Amino acid sequence: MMVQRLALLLLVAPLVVMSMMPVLAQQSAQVAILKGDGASQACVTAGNCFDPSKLSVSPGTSVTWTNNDQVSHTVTSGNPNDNQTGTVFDSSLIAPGKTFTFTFKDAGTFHYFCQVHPWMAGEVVVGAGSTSASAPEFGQMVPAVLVASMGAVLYAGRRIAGSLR
Ligand SMILES: [Cu+2]
Repeated sequence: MMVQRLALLLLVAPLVVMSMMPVLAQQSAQVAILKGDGASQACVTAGNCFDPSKLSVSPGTSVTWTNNDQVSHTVTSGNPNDNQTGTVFDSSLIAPGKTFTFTFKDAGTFHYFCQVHPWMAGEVVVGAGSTSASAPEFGQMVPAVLVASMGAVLYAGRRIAGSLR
């Protein structure tokens, strides 16, 4: 019976690790909307209407915007005067103290702005090898885990076959 328990453990352990992969691989980054951003265009000169105004992340990163201002804002993809407004993401109004999160799956440069205060503009650059987000990359481990679990299945099968002899 020891052999069967060992076989079960060898079968289950890699599957448990694999099921956790998406959680482990999840990366996140933060952007702040600062107090006063909506009151004047001073943040344009300061370059921090969205802070940071330019964020570089890896594909799959969830970016969360937090509204620290006293008025509502939006985080809307595109530029104020193009016809791409909100085609990738649009938070609608984010009330003071609230957040909006969008996960960037595809590589590319994503401009965005606030529809209420169009001077507020920001940019998220999604590309392989970006380092702004600090979580480790587990994606490369997936093939190794697949091989390991296949090996475990083969090993367990042999042990079970052996114990039946
Ligand atoms: Cu705004």
